[in-house]
Amino acid sequence: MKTKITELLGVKYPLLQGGMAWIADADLAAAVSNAGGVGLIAGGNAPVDYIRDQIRKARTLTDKPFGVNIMLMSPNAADLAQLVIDEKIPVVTTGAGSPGKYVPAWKEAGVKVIPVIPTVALAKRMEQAGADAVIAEGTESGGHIGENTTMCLVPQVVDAVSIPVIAAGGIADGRGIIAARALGAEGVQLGTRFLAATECNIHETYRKLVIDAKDTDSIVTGRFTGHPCRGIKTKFSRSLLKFEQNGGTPEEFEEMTVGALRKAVQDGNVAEGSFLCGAIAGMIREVKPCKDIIEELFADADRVMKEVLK
Ligand code: TUI
Repeated sequence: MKTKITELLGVKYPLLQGGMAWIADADLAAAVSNAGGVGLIAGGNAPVDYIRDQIRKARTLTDKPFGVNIMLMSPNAADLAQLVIDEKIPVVTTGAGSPGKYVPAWKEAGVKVIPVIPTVALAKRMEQAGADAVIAEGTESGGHIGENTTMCLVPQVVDAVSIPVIAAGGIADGRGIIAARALGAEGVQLGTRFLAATECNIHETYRKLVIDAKDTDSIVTGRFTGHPCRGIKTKFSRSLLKFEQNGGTPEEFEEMTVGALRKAVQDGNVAEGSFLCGAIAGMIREVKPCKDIIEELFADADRVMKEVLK
């Protein structure tokens, strides 16, 4: 499948791996890139030295291009923005804010800039700022989300900007890829599907929650903080929702969720962890290597396309 994204990034498949904080490390990013997609190391809230080590490790695992995702709410965002320049990273994706102030330096350094955007307005701002493409991320996604759905957001963004649009949120098989292409997207970003990749270093409890999830098993908490997050329904996430519905304060909520990503990813702590995942988790049943996931995705997409044109 050749698109403006395979051309822009020089890769076989128009597929980016989501920048999942605490999860997307060198092992996952290199495996996705080796399979012909674009792997991303997630900056999250991690210290700069850790991300530098991950970048250097990924270089020992792949000779293909991989990127870094910068979570703009991180106190380390500015230092990571410089790190990607120093390390000559070819592509950056951003989330949870506007990367406008970093774009000129990245462009100057030849870094391809692909912000995640939850609205048409932000997509237009990013195009004006010089972004090479945008990722239109629907509310079906895991983690920090906007309000609009992939189905509604992607075509509206496609109509509003001239740069290529990558669709994200609710895509986990060939049907999703073809649907995204039909909406005008030049590529897709998948996160949740890679939680069930052999190379994804999450606690077995996390992986089992994803594999066992059904269609109704994701939940959005934290709307009242201004940073809603989608994850797997557990006793803990349900209690967070009850807390906000029953008049708890955003400050107390933040306190209850401090360290919750780490507790999920590293400890598999169901009582206090936030197991972020997208609403498509119910479709994911098998753990397999990234190479198999990606090859099957695009073989399936070819099959679906032929079916649609019948
Ligand atoms: O960023 C994500 N997903 C994430 S970040 C994350 S860590 C975190 N945990 C708790 C609270 C906040 C972050 C876990 N998952 N996806 C990309 C994304 N970006 N979704 C929504 C946005 C976004 C929101 C507002 C992008 C830009 C934006 O701009 C506001 C403005 O105008 O500055």
